Amino acid sequence: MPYRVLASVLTLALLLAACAEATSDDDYAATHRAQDVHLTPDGNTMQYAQTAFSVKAGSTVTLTFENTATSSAMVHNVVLLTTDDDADLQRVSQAGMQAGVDSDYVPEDDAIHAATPLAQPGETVSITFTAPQEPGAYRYFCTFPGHASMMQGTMLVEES
Ligand SMILES: [Cu+2]
Repeated sequence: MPYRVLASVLTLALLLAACAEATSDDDYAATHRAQDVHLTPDGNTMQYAQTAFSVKAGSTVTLTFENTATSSAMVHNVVLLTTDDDADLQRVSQAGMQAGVDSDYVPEDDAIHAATPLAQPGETVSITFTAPQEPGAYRYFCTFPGHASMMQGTMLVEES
């Protein structure tokens, strides 16, 4: 008889442990939940309609860029930097032009956190990346030649 009681206590303990674990998994999922960001250009201008968006630090972000432009000249991408630094933006912009259209005007550079391919007018492109761990402001911009100085925005990373 004592064995049976002990077994019941052990079973209960295991069940409680399992519940506790499930709860902490839920907390983890809530903190690291996927976030969707949707960007478009502002008509046929060299600007994003959304010049800022917020994500949680370390979260999984799916960024969709829908090129709603109708002018054939309005080809765009979205390049996210690891900084909010003008010097990094200038360097990546210049290197992007060198990299050329075959590289979607995206160069190899340590200051690039993530980048979409080029989106032709009417085309939608999407990327998934992990948001920076460090809260703060991060620049995104378009590396299509001539667009960088105008076509920019800020990704705000918030404490998760
Ligand atoms: Cu552009």
